Amino acid sequence: MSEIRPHAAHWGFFDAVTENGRLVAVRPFARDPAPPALIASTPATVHSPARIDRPYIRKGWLEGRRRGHLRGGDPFVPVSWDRVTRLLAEEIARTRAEHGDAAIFGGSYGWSSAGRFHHAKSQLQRFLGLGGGYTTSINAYSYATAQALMPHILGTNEVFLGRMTDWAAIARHARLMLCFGGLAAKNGEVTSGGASVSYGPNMRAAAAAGVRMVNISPYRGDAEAALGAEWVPIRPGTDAAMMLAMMRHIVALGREDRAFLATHCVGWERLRPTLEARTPEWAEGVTGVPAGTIRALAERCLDNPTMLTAAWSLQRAEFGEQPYWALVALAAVLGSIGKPGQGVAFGYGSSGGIGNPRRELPGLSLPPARNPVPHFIPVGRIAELLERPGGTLFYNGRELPLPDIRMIFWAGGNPFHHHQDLNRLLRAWAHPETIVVSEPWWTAVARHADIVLPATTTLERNDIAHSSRDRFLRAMHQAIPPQGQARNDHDAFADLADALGYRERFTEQRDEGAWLRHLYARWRAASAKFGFDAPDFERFWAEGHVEMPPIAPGEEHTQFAEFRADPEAHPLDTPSGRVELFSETIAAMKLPDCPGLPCWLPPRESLLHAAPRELHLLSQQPPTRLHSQLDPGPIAAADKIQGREPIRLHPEDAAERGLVEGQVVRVFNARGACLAGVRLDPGLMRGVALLATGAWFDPLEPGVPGALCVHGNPNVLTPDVPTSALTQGVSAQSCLVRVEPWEGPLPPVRAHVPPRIEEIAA
Ligand SMILES: Nc1nc2c(c(=O)[nH]1)N[C@H]1C(S)=C(S)[C@@H](COP(=O)(O)OP(=O)(O)OC[C@H]3O[C@@H](n4cnc5c(=O)[nH]c(N)nc54)[C@H](O)[C@@H]3O)O[C@H]1N2
Ligand SMILES: Nc1nc2c(c(=O)[nH]1)N[C@H]1C(S)=C(S)[C@@H](COP(=O)(O)OP(=O)(O)OC[C@H]3O[C@@H](n4cnc5c(=O)[nH]c(N)nc54)[C@H](O)[C@@H]3O)O[C@H]1N2
Ligand SMILES: [Mo]
Repeated sequence: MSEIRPHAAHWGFFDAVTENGRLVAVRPFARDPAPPALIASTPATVHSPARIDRPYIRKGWLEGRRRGHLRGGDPFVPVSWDRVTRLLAEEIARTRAEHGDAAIFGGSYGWSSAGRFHHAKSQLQRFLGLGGGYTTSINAYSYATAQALMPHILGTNEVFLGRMTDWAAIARHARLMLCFGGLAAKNGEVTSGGASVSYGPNMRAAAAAGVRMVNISPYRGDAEAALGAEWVPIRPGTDAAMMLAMMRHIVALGREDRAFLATHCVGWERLRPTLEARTPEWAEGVTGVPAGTIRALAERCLDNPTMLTAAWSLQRAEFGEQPYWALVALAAVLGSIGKPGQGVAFGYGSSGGIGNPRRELPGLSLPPARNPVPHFIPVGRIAELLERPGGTLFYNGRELPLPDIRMIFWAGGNPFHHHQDLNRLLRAWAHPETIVVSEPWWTAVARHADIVLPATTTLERNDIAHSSRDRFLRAMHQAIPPQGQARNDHDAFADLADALGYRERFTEQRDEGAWLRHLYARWRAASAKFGFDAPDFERFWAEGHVEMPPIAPGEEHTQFAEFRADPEAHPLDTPSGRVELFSETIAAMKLPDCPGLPCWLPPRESLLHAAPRELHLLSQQPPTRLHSQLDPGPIAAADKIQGREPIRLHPEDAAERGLVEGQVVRVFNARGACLAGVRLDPGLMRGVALLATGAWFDPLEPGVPGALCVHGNPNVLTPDVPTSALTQGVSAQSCLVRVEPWEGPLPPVRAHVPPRIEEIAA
């Protein structure tokens, strides 16, 4: 007898079909016009052999090999929940007493899963906050650079993740859309908090309404065929040069919007002279885009209502501030900011829901606890934090102290997936005494922990999915019992809080059901203030979703419209109240890697000065997964080549190296090496290789820095360098590699089965 229950994941809403306590299938949410394919990978992943069946402790940790010990190579020993809870409570208390609360790192970056109550990182930070606090991290890997930069330039982060100019306005008013980094359809399959509506239909509707899309990217595949986009190949990391040259050409034609630059911007008189040298011919040498194309695109922007956008990936590169700042400057020169459906915004092709027309309604989330510890790092500086205890780090005008971290707690994120230069991370990871990881699966971060807590997946608990970009709030009904001895993070932390004497403050005396009712009631009351009368909890739970009030046909939103109409009455939240083409604040920091104006800075790793056999490696978001999640599922498996992640190569680049389709290769540079399977793709610019993130890190010799990853995780290759000292963002896309045939026998992929486990007498 099968049963069907409503559920949700970051990769889509679905109905869970169960038989005898197992998830056997998923069905798309009936209201989803374009259900994401990825939902089909859920059942095999939930029941994967890679699930963690019970708590474990690293044998070496029990034997005292702690601080200074390289993790990842030791076997694990099974323990009971009672024992692990007691041991862990003692260890937390000892760390706090001996080294202070800041010695615990609880930044725990990661996407966790869709439910908002059981959101692992929120649960962990609530537990650590109420217990005395922890050193944390700020900003997201996704757009850390933009998060620190945009407040200086436009006074808001809404321009890449908030209520930006929507697709309805673009479709109606724009006729041209320049998309640096494209509008990759695969990225829309995923929304943090759960997705019922991707952006695919909206961008297709805009194209159908006559908006000409131009995909300016090293990869033709960044725009799906249905968009009919033109493709302008560009060298990775050089977009700022092209944008500066477009401005230069507009000025040469005398067609810059002088009125807008004078009334709505500051710093034009400083930026303009720097453009003199940035001719289209100069930019052709940098970008590989013909000068004629650069001129023609600039002229088309002048002659058509134009929307400018760039993917978030452009700022995950060395000097990633520059293309974002330069694109804002280009929109200012065109005078298009705040014109209906025009101007500039970032990420229309970066995540589901971006640019979807939406209602302003409150969010639903677990109330955070205050963190008494003031210390934080920008999210990408984790290795540095561990390497330089007692040091300081410059960030956005401040010197941040780097505490001496003795204990790390990670729940709902995977630094051995997301961080760059994993071999550097592996060495830095030896610094703490104790590393605790809560995970449903034996992912790389669990394998590199001392204490492993087996967590339930969303299917094993009740929750509510919600994203501010979505039309639906979704009930997530528990569909199967907890697998093995897995427990909800909330319950594990409640027991730890109990052992440490603060269970009541952590749980507020609510169980799961009471918490869901409580969070829903708060959300419902807040929504009422926005004029939305949501149904009561019982009805919501029975129906499986709440539909937000629809957007009226013809309704549209253009960001900065009020500022455009009256900059005095509606100033931006910048020091000048205007668009800052020159920033006094940034200039005063005197940073060689981010001066006070948008400019061209040549990245350390770039095709501009690559050695003859080097390729530029881009590590894009995977079409077959969410990050490292769903890697054990059938969709990711079907895409692999002899079990290795595919690396896309231009056929001529492959031929030059004697490589053919389907062959396994070694991809390497001075930082590390991995195996991958060759997939030929003429839609790549020459010299560029594409290896998606997310194949589970699988070192041939676990715990040994530099060991070959046999599976194809690009982060053994990528550099762990900041985009600049201003923002300390991550530079994953600035990476040169070499590729050669793999001649040896193929080592097995062991990432999806448990690590070495030793039963020892208790
Ligand atoms: N080279 C390169 N690297 C990149 C990027 C890139 O473009 N190139 N992109 C970066 C970006 S934008 C991002 S956002 C990051 C993503 O990095 P992460 O967010 O760290 O990646 P995920 O694989 O989503 O990790 C979430 C983890 O949480 C676990 N999890 C899920 N549900 C639960 C739960 O209920 N409880 C517990 N305890 N755990 C749970 C999952 O099993 C998974 O291991 O990667 C970054 N890394
Ligand atoms: N299916 C799926 N969707 C996802 C995710 C996932 O894991 N799976 N992750 C989600 C997350 S957390 C995030 S942050 C977003 C990220 O969204 P993005 O950052 O937009 O995604 P990417 O795939 O990394 O990059 C998009 C494209 O940018 C191009 N590109 C890279 N460097 C350059 C450059 O220097 N210049 C130009 N012009 N183009 C360049 C690459 O060809 C790449 O395919 O995706 C989200 N969507
Ligand atoms: Mo991200």
